[in-house]
Amino acid sequence: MEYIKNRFYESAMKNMTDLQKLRKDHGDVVLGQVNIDQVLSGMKGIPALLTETSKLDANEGIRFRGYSLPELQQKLPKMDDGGEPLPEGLFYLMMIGEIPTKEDVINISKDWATRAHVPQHAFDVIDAIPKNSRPMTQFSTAILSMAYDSVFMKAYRAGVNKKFYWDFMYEDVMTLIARLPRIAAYIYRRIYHNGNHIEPNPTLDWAGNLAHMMGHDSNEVRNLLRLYMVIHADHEGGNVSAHTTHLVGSALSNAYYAFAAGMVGLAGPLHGYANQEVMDWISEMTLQLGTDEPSDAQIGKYIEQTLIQGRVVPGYGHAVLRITDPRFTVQQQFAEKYIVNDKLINTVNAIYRVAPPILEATGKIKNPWPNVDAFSGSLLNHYGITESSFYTVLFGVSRSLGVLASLVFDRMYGLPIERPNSQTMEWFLNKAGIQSEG
Ligand code: HAX
Repeated sequence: MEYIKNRFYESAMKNMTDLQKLRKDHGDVVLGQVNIDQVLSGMKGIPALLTETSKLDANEGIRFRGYSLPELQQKLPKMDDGGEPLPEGLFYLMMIGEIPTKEDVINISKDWATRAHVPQHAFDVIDAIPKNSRPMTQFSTAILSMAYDSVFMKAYRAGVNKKFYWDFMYEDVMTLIARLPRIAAYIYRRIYHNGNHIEPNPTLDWAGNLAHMMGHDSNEVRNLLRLYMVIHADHEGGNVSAHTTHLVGSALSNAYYAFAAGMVGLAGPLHGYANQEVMDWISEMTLQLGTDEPSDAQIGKYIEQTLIQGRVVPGYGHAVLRITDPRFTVQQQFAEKYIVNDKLINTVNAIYRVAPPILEATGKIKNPWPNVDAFSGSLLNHYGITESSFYTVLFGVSRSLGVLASLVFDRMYGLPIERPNSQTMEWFLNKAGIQSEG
C-alpha cells in the first residue's frame, strides 16, 4: 500500500516551498489584533494553528478539504449496496486533498485490515482496569499501552534524520487507526456483554467491522457507523481533542501518546462526553416528568429549570458555530430516511423546536443551536446500541481519522514545538490601564 503514502508525500511536498517562503520571507505579516476578551474566553478566534484536513466556518459548518458534508455524502465512495460514504475515503481526502476512487478506498480498507492486529498486552491492560471504570479511561489507557510498538519512537531513538519523521509517523498513524475498532469493540463487549468477544472479520470495511465486532451486525448499523465515523472525524484544529493531539505531538511524542492525550480531552463534558450527557439529561427529564413523550411546554420548563440550576443544556451551543450544526442536520436526515416514529428521536426533534429561543433569550449564550452531540445518541439507541456511557468511545474512534492525519502533516511540515506566551493577572491589568482591586 506504499502508493497511498507516496501520494501523500507528493501532494504534501507541493506545499513545502510555500511553507518555507511563509516562514522565511513573510513571517512579519500581521494576522490581526488580539484583545483581552479573546485570551480570557479561551483564545477564541485567534488564528494560531496550521491545519490542512478541514476548516470550520461559523455560519456554514465544517468543510473537509473544501467539501461540505452533503457534498461528501454524494461524492465519497460507498459499499456496493449504496448507503453512506466510507470513512476510508474521507481519510484519503484529508491526507491527499482529492476525492478518492473506489479502488483507493478499498486499498486503505485492506491496508488497515492487515495492520489491525492488537497486541495481547493492550487487552491485558484493559482487563486489569476495573470493569466499571469509564469506557474512555479504558480506551485512552489501551491506546497509551500500545506506545510500546511505536516505530516513530524507535526511529527517533535510533537517531533518524528529522526529514524522515513523517514517514515513521505515517506508519504509526495507519497502525493505530487500524487497531482502534478492535480496541473499542473489546471494551464494549467486556463491559456490556460479559466479555463475550467477537473476532474481527478482515473482509469488512473499517466501520462495518466495528459494527460486527460490537455485535450489531446489520446493514443498518454498518451504514450508521460509516456515517457516524465520517461526521465526527475532524472539526479543524482548535477543538480540544485535535489541539491536544497536535500540542502533545509537537514535543515529538509518538502518535500513541499524542492521541491518548487527545482522547482524554475528548472525554470532557463540554466536548465529546456531551453525547452521553444528552442522553442522561433526556432520561432525567422523562423520569422527572413521568413520560417518554413530553410536550413542548414540558420540555421548555425543563430547559428553564436546567438553566436556573446553573447547568448547561447538553448538545446545544458551540465555541465556533453560529448555526445548527450540519452534523446534526445530516443525522436528522438519516433518521427521516430510515426511521419511523421513535419516541426518543421525536423528543430530540421537539427539543430542537423548543430550546433555541429559550437559550437565545438568556442573552449570553452565543449559539443557541444544536451541535453534533444533540442527535447522535438517539440514533445509536434506536439501533440497539443503548449503552450511552460508551458513546464517547465511538466519537474517539472517528476523531482519530482527522487528528492523526494532521499529526502526519505536522511531522511532514516540520512544525516546531508549540509554546505560546502566558501572562500574569498584573500584566493584563496593566494592559487595561486599571489597578487591582484585590
Ligand atoms: N447551556 C447553558 N449555558 C450555555 C450553553 C448551553 N448549552 N452554551 C453556552 N452556555 C453558557 C456558557 O456556559 C457561558 O456561561 P458563563 O458566561 O456563565 O460562563 C455563556 O453561555 C457563554 O458561552 P459561549 O461563549 O456561548 O460558549 P463557549 O464557547 O464558552 O462554550 C460550549 C461552548 C460548547 C462548551 C457550550 O456551548 C456548552 O457548554 N454547550 C453544552 C455542552 C455541549 O454540548 N458540548 C459539546 C460541543 C460540541 C463538541 O465539542 N462536541 O464534541
